[in-house]
Amino acid sequence: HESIERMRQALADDEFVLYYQPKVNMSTGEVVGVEALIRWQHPERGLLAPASFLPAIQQHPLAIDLGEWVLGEALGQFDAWADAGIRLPVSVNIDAIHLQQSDFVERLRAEVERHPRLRPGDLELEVLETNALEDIAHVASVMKACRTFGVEFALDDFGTGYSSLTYLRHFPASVLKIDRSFVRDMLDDPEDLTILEGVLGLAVAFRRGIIAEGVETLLHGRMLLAMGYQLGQGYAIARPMPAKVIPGWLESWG
Ligand code: G
Ligand code: G
Ligand code: MN
Ligand code: NA
Repeated sequence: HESIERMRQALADDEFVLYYQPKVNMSTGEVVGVEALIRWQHPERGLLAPASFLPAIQQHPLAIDLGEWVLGEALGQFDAWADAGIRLPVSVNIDAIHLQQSDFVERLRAEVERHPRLRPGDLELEVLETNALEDIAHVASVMKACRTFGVEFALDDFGTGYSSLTYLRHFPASVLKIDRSFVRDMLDDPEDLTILEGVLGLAVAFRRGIIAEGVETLLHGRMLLAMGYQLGQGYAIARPMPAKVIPGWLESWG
């Protein structure tokens, strides 16, 4: 277990890294983007997954600093790929409560302006629900403001939070990202299949895009396609990988 002080030091010492996991159109094979996923390259403990260190800072201001690092790093990587002729929209995870910061819109706008290659839709924020929001209407207005300068939103882990349907109803998110727990068990559990169908129906009715995460096997992918899902992300397609491996993966993907 790591202290907040140790994590602050890790940020200063550049010990965090981003891995990237492709999102593809399973019907056409088109790569539609990558999700940035944080890891801690710990000098003694090795590569640590976010579940082993993010919860410790969730309620702490350091989470804001780390979130800003993630955004800057992901956009720097977007630029580097663009320089190499690879246009790859990036998605960054963000805790919904961070959208409540008073200066969120202006800080995000400033960061976007530092990356003039970004076009509308090239940056997506995957909103995670870890705590209840105090003011849904305010957060909705924050998202709306961010969309005016081209930043899009996805509702992450859709279906598992306390307020998925409230979020769908009020937030101008262009994509629902159905939680991987429903996908994982879809082959054995008809009720999870029913949820996948229902959420797809919601996405259509509310004119939102939808992506399935946790596509672990070819069979999961085939079944999702048969149901009408097109976009997918998961181990059957690609594992999260370091940025430098992405160009080679794109080559081999075809
Ligand atoms: O990469 P992995 O599957 O271990 O990620 C586990 C969880 O950590 C996921 O739910 C993911 O959304 C979250 N996560 C990964 N990277 C980030 C990040 O940069 N910021 C936040 N807030 N959550 C992240
Ligand atoms: O909640 P979020 O969408 O941010 O979670 C992304 C996390 O899911 C990443 O940490 C990634 O490692 C993990 N992940 C991605 N694909 C798969 C998969 O096919 N199976 C499982 N179990 N986890 C996956
Ligand atoms: Mn995510
Ligand atoms: Na998710």
